[in-house]
Amino acid sequence: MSDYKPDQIEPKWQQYWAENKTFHVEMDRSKPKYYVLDMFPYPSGSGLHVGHVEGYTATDIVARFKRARGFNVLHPMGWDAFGLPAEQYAIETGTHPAQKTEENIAIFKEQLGRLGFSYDWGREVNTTDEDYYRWTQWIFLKLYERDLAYVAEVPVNWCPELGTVLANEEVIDGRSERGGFPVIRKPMRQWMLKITAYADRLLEDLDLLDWPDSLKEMQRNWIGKSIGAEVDFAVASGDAKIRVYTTRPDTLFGATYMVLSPEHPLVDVITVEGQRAAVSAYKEKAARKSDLQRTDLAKEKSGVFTGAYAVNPVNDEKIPIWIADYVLASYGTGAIMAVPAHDERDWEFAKQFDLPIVEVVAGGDVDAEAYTGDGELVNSGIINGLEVAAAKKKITAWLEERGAGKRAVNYKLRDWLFSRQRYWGEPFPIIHREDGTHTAIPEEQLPLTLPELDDYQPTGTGEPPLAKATGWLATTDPQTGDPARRETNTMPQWAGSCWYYLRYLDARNNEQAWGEEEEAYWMPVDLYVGGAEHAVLHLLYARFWHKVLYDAGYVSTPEPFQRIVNQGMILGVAYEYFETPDGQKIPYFERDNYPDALPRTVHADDVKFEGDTPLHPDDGFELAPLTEKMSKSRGNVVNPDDVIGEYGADTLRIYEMFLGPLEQMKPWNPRSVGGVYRFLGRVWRLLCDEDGLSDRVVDAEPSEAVARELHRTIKKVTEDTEALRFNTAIAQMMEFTNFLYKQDDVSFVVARAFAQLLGPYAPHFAEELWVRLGGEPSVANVPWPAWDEALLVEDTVEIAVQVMGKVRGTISIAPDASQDDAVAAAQAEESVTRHLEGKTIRKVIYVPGRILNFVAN
Ligand code: ANZ
Repeated sequence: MSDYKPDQIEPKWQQYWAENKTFHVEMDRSKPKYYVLDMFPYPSGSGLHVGHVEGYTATDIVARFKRARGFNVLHPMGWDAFGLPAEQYAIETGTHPAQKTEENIAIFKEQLGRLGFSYDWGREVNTTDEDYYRWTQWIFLKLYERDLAYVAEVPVNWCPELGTVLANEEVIDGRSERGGFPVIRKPMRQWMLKITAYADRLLEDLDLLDWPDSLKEMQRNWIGKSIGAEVDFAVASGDAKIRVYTTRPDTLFGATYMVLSPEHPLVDVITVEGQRAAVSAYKEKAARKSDLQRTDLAKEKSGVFTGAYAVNPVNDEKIPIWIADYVLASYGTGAIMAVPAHDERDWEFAKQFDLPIVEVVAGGDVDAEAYTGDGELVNSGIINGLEVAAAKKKITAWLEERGAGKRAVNYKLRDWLFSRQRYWGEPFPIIHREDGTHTAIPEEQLPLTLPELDDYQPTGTGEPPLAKATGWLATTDPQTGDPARRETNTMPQWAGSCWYYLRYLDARNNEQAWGEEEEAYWMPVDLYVGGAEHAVLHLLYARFWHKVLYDAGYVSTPEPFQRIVNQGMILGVAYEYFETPDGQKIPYFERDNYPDALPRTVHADDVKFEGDTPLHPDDGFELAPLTEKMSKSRGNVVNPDDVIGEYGADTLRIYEMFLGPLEQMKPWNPRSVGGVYRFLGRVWRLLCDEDGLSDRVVDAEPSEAVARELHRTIKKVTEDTEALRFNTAIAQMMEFTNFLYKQDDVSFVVARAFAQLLGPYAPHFAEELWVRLGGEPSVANVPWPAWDEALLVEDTVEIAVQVMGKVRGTISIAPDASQDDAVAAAQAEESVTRHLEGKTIRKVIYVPGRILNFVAN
C-alpha cells in the first residue's frame, strides 16, 4: 500500500508539460477548432483567489476534454495589467507601476502554474507591454478614422480623491466604484467614443448569442431603448417652442403642466421677472445633486414655477411650465409634458404642488394613485375609445400631419467617456496643433510609449500627470513639421480588455494586431467563462469594438463571444456567536435572551468540530455557520496556495467543481476539502503501489458487470462534462470507485479508461496513472474513450410480482417486456399461481421494469 502524495506528482508533470510544450497549439484545418477563453485577471497584489480558480478550472476541464474529443483547442491566458491599483501602490511606495506589475504577474503566473492549467503560454499577452498596447492604440486610430472618437466638453464625474474622471458605469450612488470616494459633476474636455452609433446593433445582435438570459437582459436594460414621440409645445408668450420626449403620446390630453430640467437652455428665456430669483436659487441647488439622487422615486419632489405657460397642441389648453430636478438634462430632450394621472413621479409632484390631475386612460383610481396600466382612452378628443397602443399610433400620425411632433426613439446608453487623467494607461496616439485642432500620429510611429516619470501623482486640477513629461510632450505635426503637443490623457483600463481575445490568435505577430487567417480560423470564441460582475461594461465595450473592427473588415464575425457562462460566486464561511458588553460569550442560539449582546465571528480555521458540530475554540459551545462574501476585512478569504500546500492542486480543482453547479453561488466548506482528498487517495491506493501499480490491477478482460458499470460511467462523465455539469460527473467517478473496491481486481482496460476520465479533472494524477499503466505521456492527447450503448441496455431485470398488493414472487424479464409477456412469466411461478388459485383476475397493474400486481378475488 502506498499513500497518495500530490507534492511528488504535481510539480513533475507541470515541468513535463512546460518542457514538452504539450499544450502548444497551431492552426490545424484537419480538426474542428474550439476556442475556450477565461476573463484574464488583473494581477493584483493579493494574488489569485478561489474565484479565479473556479472559472479557470472549469475552462481547463473543457479545454482538456475537447482536445481528447478531437478538437483543436485554443486556451490562452494573459494579464489585464493597466489600471489604478498599481499606480496607487506606486504613489504610496515610490516604485514604478511597471515594476510592481511585473512582480504581481510573476506571482500570478506561478500560482496558475501550480494548478496545472493547460494554457498555451506561447500566446501570453500583457496589456501593458509596448508590443500589446501598440495595437490598442492602432484600434483607437481605427475608431478615430471612422469618427467614432471625438473630443467634447462634457459634464463629467470628477473624483477629487482619485484625481480622475470616471465613466458613469464606474460611479455607484455618487461614489467611485473603486475606493468609494465622493464624485462630483464638472464640465471638462474629454475623449468620447460613439458607442451610441452601435446601440441598435448591440441590442439586436444579442439574439445571435448563447448567453444566459439574465445577462442579455442586463445589456438590454443598459442600452435602454424606448420608443415614443417628440412633441412641440409653443410657449404662450414669445415664439419659443418646448420639445418633449414621451413614451406615452396617447396621454397628451392629460398633460396638465410641463417640466424643464433646471439646466434646460430655455429656462432663462421663458422665466418671468417675478420668478427669476426663485428659479436661479433652485438651479444652484440642483447642480449639487447626482442624477440618481434626483430621480429617486422615494424622495420628496421639489420644483419651482417659471411663471410661463405652454400651449398643448392637441387641445390648445394653456398649462404652467415648471422646473424640477426629477427631469434630467441628459435624457430625451430634457423637458417633459407631465401627466399626473398616469405617471407616478408626475402624480407625486402634482399632489405636492396642487396641480390638476386629469384621467385619460380608464381602469384606475387616479385620485388615489397614478394608473400606468392599459385601458380605454377617455377625455381625449379624437382618440377617445381607443386602446393605448392604437391611440399612440393615431395621435402620433395626427401630430406628424400638423408638424407638431414625430415618432422618436431614445436610448439610455450614452457615449463612452474614454479618457482618464492618470499615468498608468495607454497614451492616446494623438497630437494637438497650436490652432486647437488634433490629428492622429502615423501608424508607423506606434507604439507611442509611456514616458518614464518620477512623479505620477495626479495634479488635482484635472491636468493629467503626463503633462509633467515635458520632453515627451513637445512634438511636431508629421504633416507640416509645425510644433505640436501630445495628448496627455490616457485610456481607461477597459481598453486593453476590449480586444485581448483577438491578440491571443496571433500573439507574436510584429506586423499586425492579428493575421487574417488566424482570425478566420479561430473566431468566434466558443466559450467564455467569467464573473457576472462583467455583465455590462466589459462585455458591452468589447462587443462595440468588435463591431467596429467588423465594419472595417478586420474581423469576420459580427460578435466576439458566442457563448458565455457566468460562474457563481464562492462565499466564505465564518462561525457566529454573540458577546455581551461585559465580555460574556453567548451561543448564537441564545442571543434573544441577551438584547445588548453583539455578533462576533470565529474564523473557519479556528473552529473545533465534534462530528459535524462546530464548537467555539476556547469555550466549547456550539457555533452557527454564516456565509458571506469573501473579503480581507472579514478574514474569511481562502488562499488557494494553502489548499494546494495541504492537499495538492488536483484536490483543489475537483473540490471547487464538486461544490455545486458552476453557475450557482455556493459557500466554501473547509471541512469537505478533505473528503475530496480522501477520494483521490482511495483511487490511488486502488490502482497504484509505491512506484508502480497495485497488485489488484490485472491484465484480464473485465467481467460483463464491470464492463457495464465502466460504460455507464464513461457515458455519464462524457455527457455531464459536455454540459458543464462537473459536480455530477465527479459524483459518478466517486461512485465508480466504490464499485471497483467491491471487485476482486481491476482490469487494465478499466484502469486506463478511468485515468482518461480523470484527466480533465485531476490532470497530474491522471498523467501519473496513465504512465504507470504503460501509456505514453501525455494522456491529454489520447482520444477520449467511447461507450458501447449495447452494454448499457440491461437484458433482464428482476421485478416483484404482487397479488392484491402482497409480494408473492419475482420474475426475470426484459426491462421493456410487454404486459402479456410479464403475465405469462408470472403464471409460470408456482409461488404466484398458488395465490391466484380459485380467483378471478379483475385487473393487472404493470409498470415495466418495476412491478406487476394482480387485482383478483
Ligand atoms: C408623458 C408620460 C405619460 C410619460 C405617462 C410616462 C407616462 P423611458 O421609458 O425611460 O424612456 N421623461 C422623458 N424625458 C425625461 C427626462 N429627461 N427626465 C426625466 N423623465 C423624462 O421614459 C420616458 C418617459 O420618462 C417619458 O414619457 C417622460 O414621461 C419621462 F403616463 O411623458 B412620459
